[in-house]
Amino acid sequence: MVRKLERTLILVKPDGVKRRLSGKILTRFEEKGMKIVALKLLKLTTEKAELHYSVHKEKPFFRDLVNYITSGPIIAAILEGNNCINATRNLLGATDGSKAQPGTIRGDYSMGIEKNIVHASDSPESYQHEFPIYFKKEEIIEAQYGDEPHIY
Ligand code: FUP
Repeated sequence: MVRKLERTLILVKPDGVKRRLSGKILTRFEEKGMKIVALKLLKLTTEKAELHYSVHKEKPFFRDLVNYITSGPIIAAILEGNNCINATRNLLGATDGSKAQPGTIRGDYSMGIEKNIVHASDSPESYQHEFPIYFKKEEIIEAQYGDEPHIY
């Protein structure tokens, strides 16, 4: 059986935490079968937000995006699972919540493009860029949970 065990970084953005949706959002990933291997609540500094979104630094929305993501506490997590990056992006839905399909996280909980509730790395390269902004290597827990037949 071919499997592609991957990790991805997800954020519950300030609107998600403020609306008390953090638990529900983490549940969506857990129920799908992804394993949480790192987790924290934090408030991003401007410097770290600019680094996270550096790919967008020439875009007109960059400053608003940095102001928004630093505006309140966020939840950061690293998820692990088979084909996890693609699977997570599919669960998120389209970037603009008003256009995202019902059943996706953004489709169910967001009506905006900026306040779109959740972030997830869009490629292995993005994950490599993003995860050190939030976690030290020793904060990632390698332990197995036990049987995980639903993942494979
Ligand atoms: P996504 O990968 O779905 O999070 O979307 P992008 O990487 O294209 O955009 C990163 C963030 O920029 C999004 F979460 C929302 C924000 N954004 C805007 O605020 N305005 C835009 O026109 C496009 C993106």
